[in-house]
Amino acid sequence: MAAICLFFLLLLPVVATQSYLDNKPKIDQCSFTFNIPGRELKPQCESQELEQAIQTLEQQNERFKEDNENLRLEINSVKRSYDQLASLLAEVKEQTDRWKEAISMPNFKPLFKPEGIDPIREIFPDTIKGDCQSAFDQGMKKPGIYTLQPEDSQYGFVAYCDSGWTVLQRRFEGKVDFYRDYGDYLAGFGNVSGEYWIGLEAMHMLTAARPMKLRVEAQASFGKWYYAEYDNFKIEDEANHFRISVGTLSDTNYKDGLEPYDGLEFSTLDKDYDSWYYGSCAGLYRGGWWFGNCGGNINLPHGKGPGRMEWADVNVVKSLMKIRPLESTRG
Ligand SMILES: [Ca+2]
Repeated sequence: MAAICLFFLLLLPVVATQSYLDNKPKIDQCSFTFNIPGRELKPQCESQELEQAIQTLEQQNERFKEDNENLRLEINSVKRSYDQLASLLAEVKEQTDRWKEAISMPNFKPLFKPEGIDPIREIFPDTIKGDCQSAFDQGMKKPGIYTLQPEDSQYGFVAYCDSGWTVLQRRFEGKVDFYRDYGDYLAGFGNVSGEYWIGLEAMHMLTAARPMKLRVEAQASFGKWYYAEYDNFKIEDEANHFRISVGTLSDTNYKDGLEPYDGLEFSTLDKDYDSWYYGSCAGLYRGGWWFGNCGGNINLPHGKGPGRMEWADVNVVKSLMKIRPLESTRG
């Protein structure tokens, strides 16, 4: 409708100007009838009335030109606004798609799959001073994504919280590639509501803030679940290459899968701190880990068969590393 009105508004000065030109008086002949909107003139030759009529028409023509120019400017301005809105809309759509992907929950074992996810909390998480246990103690008991900032930590980071546990590593379908460089292992990568690595810096800050219990769970490719728990699990800082101190094995239904790595530094494809003289374990095994003289672990490529994810000496297809304060697990 607005477009139709604009069209007629634009057309008006053109029609009026054309009408004037068609009826333009021939002053030397001195015999004509002259129509301007609203009245009919039969002027005398060189009469004042004719001069005035022409002057009026010329003024009208100027005004039409002016109106026309203003309309043109307005149309341009409307067009610019439209373009801005269209680009804003595209941005919003892209953001929405990212959110949708971030909050889509994987088809997970009951052990992993939390009930009652709150999408709003996932999209606009409040920063918790401390870890997932802190959130839990403050009454935020719904499993989901939280922003944590442990004591002495300069930055916050996102983590998946489940009943006081802070998830450090989680894999179950192999969509997230764990063959990554140092920058990724340092800062964390993946999808916090799905498969992810929380980041070495976050691991250090979380375990430096208070004594932690680590629980590792892993499912063998043939279906059986294994677990192991460690008291006083700790990761040192970057200056010490995020050296791992696995602590004391307190419970397991199989073997101590971390024992071979206790006290080792973290290596990635581009940072070799392993003890293998001839090359890089992270490069050869395709995953970042606390490598010594190489060896299988839960950060290797996903899938069945040799050279894939391993816990103890078993080929596994799902894994979870999570921590919670030691004091919360007692009494
Ligand atoms: Ca090496």
